Amino acid sequence: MSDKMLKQQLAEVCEQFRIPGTLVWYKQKKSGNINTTYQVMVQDMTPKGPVETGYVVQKINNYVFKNPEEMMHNIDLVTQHILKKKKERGVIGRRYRLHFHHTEDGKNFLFSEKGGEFWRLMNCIEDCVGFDESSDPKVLFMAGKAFGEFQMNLSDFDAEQLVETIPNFHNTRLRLETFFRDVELDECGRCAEVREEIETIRGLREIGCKLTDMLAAGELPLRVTHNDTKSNNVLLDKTTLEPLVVIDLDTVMPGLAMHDFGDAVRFAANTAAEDEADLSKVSLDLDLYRAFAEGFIGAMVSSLTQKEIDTMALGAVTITIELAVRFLNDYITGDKYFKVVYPGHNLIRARSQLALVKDMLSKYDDMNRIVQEVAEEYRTAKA
Ligand code: GN1
Ligand code: MG
Repeated sequence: MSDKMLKQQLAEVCEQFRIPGTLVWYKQKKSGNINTTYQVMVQDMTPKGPVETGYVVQKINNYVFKNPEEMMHNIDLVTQHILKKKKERGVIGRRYRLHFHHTEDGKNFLFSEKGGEFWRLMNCIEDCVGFDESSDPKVLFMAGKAFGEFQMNLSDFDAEQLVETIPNFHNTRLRLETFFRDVELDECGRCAEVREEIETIRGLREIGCKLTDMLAAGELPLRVTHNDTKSNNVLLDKTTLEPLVVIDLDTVMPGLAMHDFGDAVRFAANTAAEDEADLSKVSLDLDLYRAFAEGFIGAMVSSLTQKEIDTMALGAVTITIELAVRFLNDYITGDKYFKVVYPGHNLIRARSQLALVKDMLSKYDDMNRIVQEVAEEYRTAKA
């Protein structure tokens, strides 16, 4: 689509969401492997003169999210609940609030029959920053605090109200079964070149399934979790780095605290990008890992069970295995799920995740020790 056509389309979306004024510019955001996100600026003529307001417009990927309408209903319930909890704690103001705008007929999404597209539009948070990467422990601490508080805010939310937007999202046993079935099918003929990776995954199968099995055996509490805790999904104050809001609520569903912890450290405590091709750069930074643990466990310590603490590090290993499996599965089935920037991108991602798992396993004792130390520190502070 040409720039002009896209601008026109975004202007129409803004109009449908009853945003007053004219769209002056738009910019596509690079982050996000599923939905397509635009930052837009709208200028409105007011009695005091022209006023410019920014918004975030997103096109939902409805190959991945089969029922965006139900997903938006989840988000409505969750954002309202969090807002109420924040108000009770005196955390008030537009910058702490994720707000989706509504169309004329009161919906927080727009479905365009013409292109079969789903859109949503939300407010911009002023003076905030989201990190794709950072080597500053304070950023990791604040991100941990934000995701920990997020779960705490939802601890009294009735999970029965939520629709599972992607069923079995972190069911690694099922993910692995699907993967080995697709390896057998080899529909794109790509398996021969990734035999080594397939065998590595076979070797990781048991450890990857542990948490799923413990959950099935009723050994772990099911909470309402975020399920996609990349550091760029929390917005922090530009100056103080205090958490403002947690975003990307598409996969808020019943889940495990350890998966949220694990996914966050997989992404943010990695010394390299998720899709780094030079595997010698990939490793888990234990200082950043500790910083995230301090924020996350610090916020949740009163509610975490000992079993959850004991399996926190396992959560990191599990989610990293899961992502390796998901990326490689997408590669061998023709790159239908994750956006790819170049051919073989999913394979590079998978290799990078496998390198991270290897590094994590070599540091596993330290990872466990750090979590226990942090839990102890915060328990003592609370007592
Ligand atoms: C996807 O699009 P994004 O970056 O928010 C994916 C996550 C993965 C992540 C890996 C719905 O999230 O599960 O961890 O890519 N989201 C979905 O970068 O599958
Ligand atoms: Mg996401």
